[in-house]
Amino acid sequence: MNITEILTRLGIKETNSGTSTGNNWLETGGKNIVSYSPVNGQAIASVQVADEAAYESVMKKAEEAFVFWRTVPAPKRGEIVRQFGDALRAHKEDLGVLVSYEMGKSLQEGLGEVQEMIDICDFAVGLSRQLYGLTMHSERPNHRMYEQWHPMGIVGIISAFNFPVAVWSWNTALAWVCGNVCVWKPSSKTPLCAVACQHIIAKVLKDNDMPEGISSLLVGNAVGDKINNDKRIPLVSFTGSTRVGRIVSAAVATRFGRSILELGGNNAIIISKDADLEMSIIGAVFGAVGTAGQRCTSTRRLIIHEDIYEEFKNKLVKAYGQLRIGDPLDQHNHVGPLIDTAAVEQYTQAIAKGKKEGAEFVVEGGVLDSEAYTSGCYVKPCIAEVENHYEIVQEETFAPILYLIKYKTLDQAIALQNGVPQGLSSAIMTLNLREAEQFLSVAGSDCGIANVNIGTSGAEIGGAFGGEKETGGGRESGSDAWKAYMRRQTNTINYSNTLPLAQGIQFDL
Ligand code: UN1
Repeated sequence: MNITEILTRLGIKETNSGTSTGNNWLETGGKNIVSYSPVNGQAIASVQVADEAAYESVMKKAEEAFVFWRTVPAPKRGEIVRQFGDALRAHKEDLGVLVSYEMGKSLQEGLGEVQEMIDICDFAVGLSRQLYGLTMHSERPNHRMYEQWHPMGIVGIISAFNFPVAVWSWNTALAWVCGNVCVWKPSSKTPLCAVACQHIIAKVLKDNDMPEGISSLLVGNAVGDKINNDKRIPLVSFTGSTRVGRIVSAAVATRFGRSILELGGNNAIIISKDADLEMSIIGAVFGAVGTAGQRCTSTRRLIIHEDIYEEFKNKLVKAYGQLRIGDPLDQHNHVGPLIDTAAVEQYTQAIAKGKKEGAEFVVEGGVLDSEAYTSGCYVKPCIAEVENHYEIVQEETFAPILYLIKYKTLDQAIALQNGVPQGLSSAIMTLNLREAEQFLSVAGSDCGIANVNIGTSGAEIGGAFGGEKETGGGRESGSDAWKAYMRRQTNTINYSNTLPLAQGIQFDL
């Protein structure tokens, strides 16, 4: 595998502009940020951040593009998204490698992420012919009442490093078929993935003679604040921490903009005494160590029935003993690096804090520092026995630290599962129908995602993705999540020759 060739095929040069309105890449006065691979600590390439003038140029083009794009019939917009999906198919291997190399997740997961992009494109193409509104019966004679959905305008997408390409595509593919134009601020930790995606979509748009401004890119940390406070952007979709989400949400709400928030998770799997333990081990281990514990859907807690607690713990410890940590591009390895050394620091601090609060580690953590781990970003996935109320257990640490908690009754397990501020994903492993149904009932999981005999991570794009409480309440990708990208208009048409008022009000002149 030759990284240089892959970068070239993806249009990435040694120095790249981080501002684009489509095919047009702007030179700005912004400084350069260097993207380092957490795999080996090597500099991959640099990206120039957008400055104030670049931001304004992008917004101007986006405003103009919206006036055009909103009049293009939705199925025609879908056709562009179909071609984008095909272009992604052609670039799947290269982009998958770049995701793995720049972000650090395993190649399998990098390829999976690109597959999620392809899947959402397919979904959006179908959706482009299904942006349905309802028809209602008017209480007045010879009146017709219905609702229709119109695009919002410019959609701002602020995405996180852990899914550097898929989360953008969930938003854009839907937003585009709905008739919006998009401005993307990717994480400054993974700007090259964004530059590569922008090259792919820019070519599709150019081949279709589309104007600039339908898909724009703005790299740079200062861009986020600008988007949040910009009245020209009626919808901001933000993925990131609960801490930053609170700031985004307040800023956007103050100007009566809308936001889609996909914030922190603190996801648990309940392992019942009626669980298939072999299946549960795979679900738990993949959920906890996949993407090195850096998914918002990562499994952070296992709530295990007391009768099987010791047996399951032993199996888990054994499974962790078999984990291979190392270069994520080497398919023999299960666990790659954390995103950067700041993340390693947070991991180390979380372990120390946990120990202080009484966490008993049954698999010890630690930073790997031998020669194979030159980037300093590799850590050992670890397991600790804890109480659910510990402060560290209540927080989301973006690292492979798994907490074990014991339970006696299902009611107690559900209370523990729900007993955190976040509400993204949840699961129960059980072959007992009554338990499964109780977990999914109104008195069960309080999360946006609740699974039976599946781990907490790895959701398909067909369902709405997002969560409750401090996860922010937003929904993205499948089901009817598209409605968040459109404004609803209720229309009543009177085709009679009188003007009857609703509610039977008489008003005669
Ligand atoms: C995220 O971590 O921000 O369900 C998204 C999953 C993936 C998406 C995760 N499909 O784990």
